Amino acid sequence: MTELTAPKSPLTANEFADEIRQALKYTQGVTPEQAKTADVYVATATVVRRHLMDSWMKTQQDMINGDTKAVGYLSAEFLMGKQLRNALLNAGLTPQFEEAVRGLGFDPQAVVDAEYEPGLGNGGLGRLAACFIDSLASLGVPAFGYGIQYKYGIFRQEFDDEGRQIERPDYWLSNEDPWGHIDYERDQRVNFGGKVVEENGKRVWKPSWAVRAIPVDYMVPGYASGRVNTLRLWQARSYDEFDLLTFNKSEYLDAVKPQVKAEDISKVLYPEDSTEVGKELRLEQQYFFASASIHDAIRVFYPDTDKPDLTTFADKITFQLNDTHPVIGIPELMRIMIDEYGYDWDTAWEVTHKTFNYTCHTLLPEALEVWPASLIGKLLPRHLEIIERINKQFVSELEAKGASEDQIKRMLILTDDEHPVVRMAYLATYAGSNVNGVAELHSQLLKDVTLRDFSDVYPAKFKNVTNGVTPRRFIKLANPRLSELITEGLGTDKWLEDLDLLEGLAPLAQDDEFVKKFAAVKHENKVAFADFSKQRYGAELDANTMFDTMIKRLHEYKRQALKILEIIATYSDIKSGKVNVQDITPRTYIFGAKAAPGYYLAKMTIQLINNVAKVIDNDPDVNGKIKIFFPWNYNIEVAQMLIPATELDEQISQAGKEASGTSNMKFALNGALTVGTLDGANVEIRERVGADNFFLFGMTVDEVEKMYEQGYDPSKYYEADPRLKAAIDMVADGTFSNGDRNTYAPLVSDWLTKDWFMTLADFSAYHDIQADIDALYADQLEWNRKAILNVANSGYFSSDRSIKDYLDRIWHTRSLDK
Ligand code: OX2
Repeated sequence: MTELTAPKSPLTANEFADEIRQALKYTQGVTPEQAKTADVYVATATVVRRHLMDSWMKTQQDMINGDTKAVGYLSAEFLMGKQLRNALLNAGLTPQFEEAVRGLGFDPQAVVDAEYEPGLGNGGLGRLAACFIDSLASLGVPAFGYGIQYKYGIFRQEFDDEGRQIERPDYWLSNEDPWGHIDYERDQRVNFGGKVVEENGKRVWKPSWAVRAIPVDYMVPGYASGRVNTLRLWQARSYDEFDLLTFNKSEYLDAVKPQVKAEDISKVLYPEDSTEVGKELRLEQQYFFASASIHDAIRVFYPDTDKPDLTTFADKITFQLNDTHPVIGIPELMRIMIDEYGYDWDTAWEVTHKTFNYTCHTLLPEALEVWPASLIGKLLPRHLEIIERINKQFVSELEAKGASEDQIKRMLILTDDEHPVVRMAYLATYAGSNVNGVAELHSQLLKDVTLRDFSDVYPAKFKNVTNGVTPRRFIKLANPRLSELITEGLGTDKWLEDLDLLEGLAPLAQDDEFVKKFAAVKHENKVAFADFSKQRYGAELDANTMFDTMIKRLHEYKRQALKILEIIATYSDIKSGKVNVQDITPRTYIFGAKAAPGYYLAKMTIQLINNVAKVIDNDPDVNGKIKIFFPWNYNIEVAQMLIPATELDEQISQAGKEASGTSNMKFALNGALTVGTLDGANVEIRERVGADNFFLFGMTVDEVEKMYEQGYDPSKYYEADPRLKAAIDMVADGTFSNGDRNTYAPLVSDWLTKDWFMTLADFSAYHDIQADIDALYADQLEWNRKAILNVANSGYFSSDRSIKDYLDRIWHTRSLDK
């Protein structure tokens, strides 16, 4: 390939166009006349990447040569979204891009749309990691995101004629990926299996197979910081060439088996969100990226030596464990220091302890990963030994602290029963320096409930860092109209770097002219979303109805069931004539949700929502007053269109179950009002935007707990609330299944007999608050005043603030430039 000269900066539109032409010629091999839109996208990405190159290299040099500790964010998921617009924004090249591409005869938006969205995450946890690396770069903090470059991301969701979810493979890498740079020279060997033997008084691991980890580097440009960090995603490749002997016997499939097995490791993202599957391949994935990343950090920070002084490792980098997925990295660093570099146990422990911190993202017991010791022993026998020793040391420490036998048993990292397991959250909590929850309430519940014994013994380890979202992607890119209005209202665009400045909008909530402009922006966003929905999904949405949205993974605790039952109850009121259809506030109920492929009730809920949508659409009695729209394959692209268009945001999980939520923050920042429970970050959002500007309903954590204790009987609520009864009866009697009473029988039976997340108990409160919502909506000026106050008071939920909290409370490091 012909090397192009280093780009000058800042770039004019003409120069940008020239460079695109060159990239078209020298990388794509086409003239602008021959080029397809996708070619122009690839060429543009190539140009943008080259423009970031100097800053990227300088950031790395400054990081290695200076004394600013870096952050290694270890995460099995990075849900990045499309890259082009974000890179252009952060590099300050958007206007030049628009002009250049138009000059070449292409539509800039079509070029942006040509990018295929990588889906390397499930939901909030993966998107949080993406927001965090954006903020780290924007704040100038040297950082690596470390993860896996899955060949197949989260499945592509379709709906069949019966409204059921179908999962299709997401082979995103079958498209060109101009952002990822494969670096074959900086690969790492990751070993598995075999046994541990004694040699000269030392334990020596003799692995039986190995995988080659090859880094694929993505640039992470900061917004207006001049800094570019690295997202390093590992790809698994085989070391073994064809086994020629086997091949000659023409047993082809046997010959390629080792390759296939090795490459399986980075093949597919596990599609479970907030629930774990104890699969061998998953543990292989976890060890694969944890091991490669730690070795990589040693390579980066101790260049040109095979005798690094690892006693300084914790001054070079701090590893944040994004949930338990990378926790196997703890025994791995111990092993590397002891076995590969000859340190003693205590030194290795001290460094490991200082290097790692752990973020817990859940309260659901089933989401706290636990691995059978037998499986760890089979895949990673040396690590099992190290974990055993950590556990011993831990028990001695607890005994010295006077912990009771019972308490020690409850806290064991490695359990002592017939089938011992390793509790990864406990390992991380004990071994790491800090453990944090992701919202105030969540962090409190971690201390009081989930990790209570640990917080009793190690209270100082427990911290809170409330989540945040990047305002660059989720306001500026997603909502250009609102961004312009904010800048107009504040007289500056500095809010993109300091989101607290949004407070300056609060007085404007009393300025009717501004409120009208704000309302106009929301309306235009609704029209734009309706157009998008028409084009992409063939849906007919009425932008003059309230856009009422619930987007999140489909999970019982999130309670999509509550929403659909309320909609059905309204439908039932129309059918029975209890309400006059003319009196109904027209609403478009929008859902976005994927269900884990093996999650039976979640998938059935999707089917129900789709079929309620159909019945309502086809019923003339409804007269178009209510409508359900469920776009399939909800992803970041759809989120960026939908959130700015939403007026009412549904955050209706059972109190004490949603660790934080992050769409709640995106909605508030984009001027939606929330209807929600006191759960996760809802609590803090409500505190900040004001109780008057938030629709609160439902049981509190304490009330939920009490009800569990008393014994919860959902059928009582069914009998007591005629609207609820009517809604459930409609599901049971086949109204949404062509008269078939069996279709939803499992769902109905679960509601009436189990209802673990108390959907039925919260139904009446949820129903009652709808009248308040409708009443306020009838007064558009008031509604929009409150929406503005949501925007003005949500600056706290910038991921820049979250990262600053991590810097102060946990990482104790700083920007390269301050
Ligand atoms: C999610 C949590 O469910 C959600 O509440 C939170 O906002 C998000 O993480 C980011 O912190 N898997 N996904 C999550 O937790 C786990 C485990």
